[in-house]
Amino acid sequence: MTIEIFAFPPSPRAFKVLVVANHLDVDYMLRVIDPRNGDLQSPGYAAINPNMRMPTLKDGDYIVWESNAIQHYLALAKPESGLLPKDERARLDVTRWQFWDLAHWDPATGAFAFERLVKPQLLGIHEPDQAALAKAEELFHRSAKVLDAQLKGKKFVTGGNLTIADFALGGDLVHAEAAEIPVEPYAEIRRWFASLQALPAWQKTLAQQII
Ligand SMILES: N[C@@H](CCC(=O)N[C@@H](CS)C(=O)NCC(=O)O)C(=O)O
Repeated sequence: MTIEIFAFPPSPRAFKVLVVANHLDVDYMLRVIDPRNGDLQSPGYAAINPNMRMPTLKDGDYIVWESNAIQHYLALAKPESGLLPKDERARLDVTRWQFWDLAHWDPATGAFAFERLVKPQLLGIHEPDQAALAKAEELFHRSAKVLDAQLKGKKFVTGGNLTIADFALGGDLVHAEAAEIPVEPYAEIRRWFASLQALPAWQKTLAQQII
């Protein structure tokens, strides 16, 4: 049975999932869910994801939503990849950074993408909310200091090996330049992010964003 991934590829949350699937060379079918056409609210989509948000993965009768959970599911399917370590504490560390992502990093980075990309490009609103950007700036720098310090002396977020934590956190930066996410002061984050961008799967996933 081919896995189906329902996603709007330009979204960072979609990117997080697609980049893992591409890195693992998973056989999947991309089902484009275009918010501009009301696809998220269609009864068929709401039946598989009651949040009416994307991405969603469907593997036969099994459905999973939440991008970081989908990453987890994909990594479990290919344990030999090491994207999810076998050792329990190492695995918990990966999960911890995925939780941290959802609690702190994703909301901060997502606010820049929402104000500077989603609003003008999808909603036709050309004036960003300056208060929202100021709040995003504060949240971002608080978290970026933590991530930058974590990356010192490490190739990847949890150590020497690439894991889904890197794809979770790195995926949020996919539009860093266009959304003017202020990564400039963080040399470790920039070094680590460049190494993700150099992955063939990263480039393949970027190419999927053109729809
Ligand atoms: N925590 C969820 C967030 C999902 C989410 O908010 N997706 C956005 C696209 S980036 C969406 O579908 N937004 C539609 C809406 O808010 O109505 C995840 O990581 O999957």
